[in-house]
Amino acid sequence: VIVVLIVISAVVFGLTLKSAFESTFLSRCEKFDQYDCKKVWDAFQQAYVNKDPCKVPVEAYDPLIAAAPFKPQCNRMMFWSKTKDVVHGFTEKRDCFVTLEDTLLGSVLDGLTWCGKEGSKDTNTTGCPGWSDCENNTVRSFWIRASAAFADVACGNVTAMLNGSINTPFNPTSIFASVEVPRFIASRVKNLNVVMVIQKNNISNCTDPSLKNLRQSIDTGITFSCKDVSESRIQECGSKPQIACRTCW
Ligand code: C8R
Repeated sequence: VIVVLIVISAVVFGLTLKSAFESTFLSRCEKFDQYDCKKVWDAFQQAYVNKDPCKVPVEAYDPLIAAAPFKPQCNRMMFWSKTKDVVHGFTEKRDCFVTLEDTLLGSVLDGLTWCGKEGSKDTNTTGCPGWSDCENNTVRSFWIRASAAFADVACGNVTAMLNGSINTPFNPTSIFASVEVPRFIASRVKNLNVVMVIQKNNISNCTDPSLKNLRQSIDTGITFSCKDVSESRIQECGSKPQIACRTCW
């Protein structure tokens, strides 16, 4: 009886050891076929566990990227800056574009906060440094590394949704400007097509000076275009499957 009790309590203890964070990670991961989620989880954890959460460099996630590499989806890749809700509101309904959140790593970690601690093997979800509290923080380094890997496989026609309701739609400090655009290379990427999301109270559009910087910073050989598109048109296209993807805007 004692042995049975020990076994049962060991099993129960073992089960409770899997944190809510790990469960979320694994259940989101398991929606994707062809990946060994336990392996992906182990590769993820090694990036930050037992480390000062302000001392996790971008390269710490290299083994994770290697465990769940991005596949190029030419002509369908969608990038964005300060337009997350509009973009995902659209991509959730229509299968026109692929964002980082449609890939295993992006979807598994979207909206989550995590960090480790020196001398501990735990994953914490509270008390982690904020985005700009320190440069090499756990979460920020992940998004930079994942965005770089996603941009590295960009090919053909690439789309980016920028926000016409802010002062600087193409902001040099954004991940889009600092990490992704520099990785678009002319031998892979043909065009960069910006969709400027225009809301009723917009303060900028495709004529904004920051877009000139974008045009000038892209690799020579990549053609550039920008189109002002109302948010309502994007939503309309999202809700009407009879509108072909290429005629959305
Ligand atoms: N990308 C970056 N950040 C991402 C992200 C993603 O796919 N997904 C999430 N949830 N985040 P922003 P940006 C979180 O300032 O800096 C890729 C991160 O916590 O509006 O230009 C994607 O491919 C981060 O703090 O835009 C996209 O093209 C904010 O959202 C750019 O990088 C960053 O949102 C967007 O990065």
